[in-house]
Amino acid sequence: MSEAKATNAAPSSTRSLRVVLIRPSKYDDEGYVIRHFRGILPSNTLACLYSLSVDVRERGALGAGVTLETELIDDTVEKIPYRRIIRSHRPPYRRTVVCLAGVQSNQFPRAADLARRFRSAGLPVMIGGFHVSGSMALFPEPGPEIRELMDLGVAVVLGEVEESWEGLLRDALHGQLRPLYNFLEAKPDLASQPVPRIQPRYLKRFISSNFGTIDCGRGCPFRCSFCSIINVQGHKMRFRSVETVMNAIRENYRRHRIHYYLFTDDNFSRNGNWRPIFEELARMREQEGIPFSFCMQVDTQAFRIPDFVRLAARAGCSSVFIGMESINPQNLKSAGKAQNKVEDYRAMIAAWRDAGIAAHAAYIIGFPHDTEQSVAEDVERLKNELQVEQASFFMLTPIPGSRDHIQMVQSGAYMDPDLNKYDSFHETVRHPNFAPGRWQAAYERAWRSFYSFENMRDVLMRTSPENYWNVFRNFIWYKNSVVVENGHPMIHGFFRLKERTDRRSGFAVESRARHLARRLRDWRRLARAWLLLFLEMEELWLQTRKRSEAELRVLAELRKYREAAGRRLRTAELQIAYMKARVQFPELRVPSRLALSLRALNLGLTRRITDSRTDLRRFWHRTVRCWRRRQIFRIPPHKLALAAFRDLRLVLLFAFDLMRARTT
Ligand code: B12
Repeated sequence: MSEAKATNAAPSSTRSLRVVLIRPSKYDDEGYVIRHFRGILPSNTLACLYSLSVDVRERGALGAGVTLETELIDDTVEKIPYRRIIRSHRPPYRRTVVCLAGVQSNQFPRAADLARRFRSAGLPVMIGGFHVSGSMALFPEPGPEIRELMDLGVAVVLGEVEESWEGLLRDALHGQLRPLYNFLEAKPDLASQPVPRIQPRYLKRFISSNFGTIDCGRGCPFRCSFCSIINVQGHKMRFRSVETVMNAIRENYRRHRIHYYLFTDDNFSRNGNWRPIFEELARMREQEGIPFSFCMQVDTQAFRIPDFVRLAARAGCSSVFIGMESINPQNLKSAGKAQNKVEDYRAMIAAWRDAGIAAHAAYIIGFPHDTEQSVAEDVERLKNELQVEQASFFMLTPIPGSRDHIQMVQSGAYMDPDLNKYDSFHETVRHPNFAPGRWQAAYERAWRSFYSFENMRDVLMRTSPENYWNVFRNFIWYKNSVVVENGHPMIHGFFRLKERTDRRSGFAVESRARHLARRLRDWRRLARAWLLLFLEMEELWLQTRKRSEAELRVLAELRKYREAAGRRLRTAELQIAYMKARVQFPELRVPSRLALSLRALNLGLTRRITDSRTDLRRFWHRTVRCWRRRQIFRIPPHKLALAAFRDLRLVLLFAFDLMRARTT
């Protein structure tokens, strides 16, 4: 009996349905799953489908006595428990359906491997998301890769499922899944749909467990040729109601202390409810004291919408991801992005910065008028002239579902057949202005240039004290992805894992010994890269950190003491200086005597190195040189001890500041 028939053969006596929602990751170039010990961005699609399942269960919509359980698995941060999932499928009474969620084109090869594995064990499988939806929004027939899954008995679901999830689960329960469901024309009205529900257990796998996602609306009115959103979610904007959004945000704060969000709307400024949402958020912050903040995506004209920037700041917006794409007007014209006016960019960034909101430019490399030189010049302009706080670079990719893709198919132009590369950091087409490999090189140089020490320092010096740690943390995240993981920040998290046996089909599984040797090489490289990254970020902090008023006061007091005494200060005197500064700020909590002594001592000892670690770095270089030349006698032991002590203390101070910022 074929697998496809097997899924359709179950009697309707099934009493229990287990829905396993899996967000597939993607493979690296060596065929290993890109998975991290800790991720950065939790999946909104998982949260969305989870809330739909909970809603079906709470309404008892599958019928009396039918139990429905839902499990969330994120392949980017956790191992897939294949055996457990397969064992849980016990037809005819207990059925498990595997749902491959939010599958983008670059995740499709991984999703297809998962689908094959579960189908060969007889489990029903459904797949949805932008690859299948985008591809079939523009082509009447499924492509060969989609057809292959359908032939295996996988149910392919196109479009959004808010209004059809219940029906799909019912089909799964009764073993009646069809090969294809097309909801592309039936776009759901989002106003009263369940809002993405966050599972705290899932968030624990991410760097920050107080970080949530929510899509307050869908669709985009513009017509950019590289984008697939418009062809799947449409031009007409649809929004969730203000009430449901606010209830979810309040509930998440009350129950799970989630107070930082990524609004995943493609363009929040075109969400018809932006004003009441901002006003409600501002009220929540100001009257209920909830320390809410968020990041959103907007277009380049958003700053012109009356009150938009001002209210966004009051509502707690800390950064905006702006679809700037290019600073060459010819490129923008070729991409159909007529709404972007390069001459407005400076005023736009200034408007956001003046409101205390960091501007994050989305920048595409590889438009028709780009050359190696023009890309380098554009990045310099982004840094020095436009002075954006952050930038994300992408290589132009003909994403299935976009106009670019269909045009390339129709013209018969070369496109890399490996979908795993459609992640915006691989060359997938040939560019006439770049020799082979040079496009990739220009792209990588753009990252390194923007996230150079000098530019990060300049940005942090300009950043407001309130936004300092937001920007700083983003620098750690981005720099880690670019220099440690050699990848894209939107894919990479922290501490890469490589599962030996879970390798892409077509790649051989290595022996334990070979894999261990590979991992040892990786760890050696990683350890060095992390050390350098840590030292760079520590130096950045030393050179740019915003001192509190109390600290500035203490330093001023210390200067007075030192001038008057003309000698080294004793701890007791430092304590007095610290105490005096504290008296001026009665609102600050006065620490215990012990803490006071430690802090005073600390300030005393840091006075020579508070602005840089350069002297320490020089000392360690000299020491290493002496060591290598076997001139150990030239290293004074007391200096060695002092340098080690100072470095250790700096590490602790930096880590402490970072941790404190993480939890505020
Ligand atoms: C937020 C977002 C991200 C986040 C993801 C994390 C998060 N917080 O969720 C980040 C920033 C990490 C990201 C990264 C990237 N993204 Co992105 N991202 C988005 C964005 C803006 C919103 C996603 C979202 O939450 N949508 C709302 C959810 C609910 O919609 P949905 O995923 O489509 O799910 C619905 C249906 O598809 C369906 N469905 C989905 N799965 C399943 C499964 C089953 C079984 C069923 C029945 C139904 C079903 O039901 C859902 C509810 O209706 C989308 C655009 C968009 N509007 O969706 C782009 C988008 C998905 N990203 C895209 C791309 C290209 C990328 C990147 C490659 C690079 C880039 N250019 O940013 C990276 C790669 C990431 C990776 N490999 O993981 C493309 C994908 C196109 C494609 N064909 O592959 C999109 C469509 C944007 C575009 N420009 O075209 N992204």
